[in-house]
Amino acid sequence: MKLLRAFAIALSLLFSFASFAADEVPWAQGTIKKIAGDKATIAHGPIDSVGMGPMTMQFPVKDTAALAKLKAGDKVRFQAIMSGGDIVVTRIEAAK
Ligand SMILES: [Cu+2]
Repeated sequence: MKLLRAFAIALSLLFSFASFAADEVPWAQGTIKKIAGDKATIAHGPIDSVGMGPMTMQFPVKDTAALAKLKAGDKVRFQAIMSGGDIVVTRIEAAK
């Protein structure tokens, strides 16, 4: 019985890792303060993907087409990753 439970735990762990790997980068929340070229200043909440707490800062944004649809004051959700020593926003969209 103990063995069965250990197996069940191992299996559920395996599935949670698998779903995390298959899942996207977690979304962070924020409000756009300013957009200049391909950079957005965002007052953001915690960003779990890079271990950052809430603050206002400027990000380079890779998805410039998505950024073009947004303006200062918009509430957004976004995905950020570490890339070459910078924290880069890879996806961004209006918060629902
Ligand atoms: Cu920050």
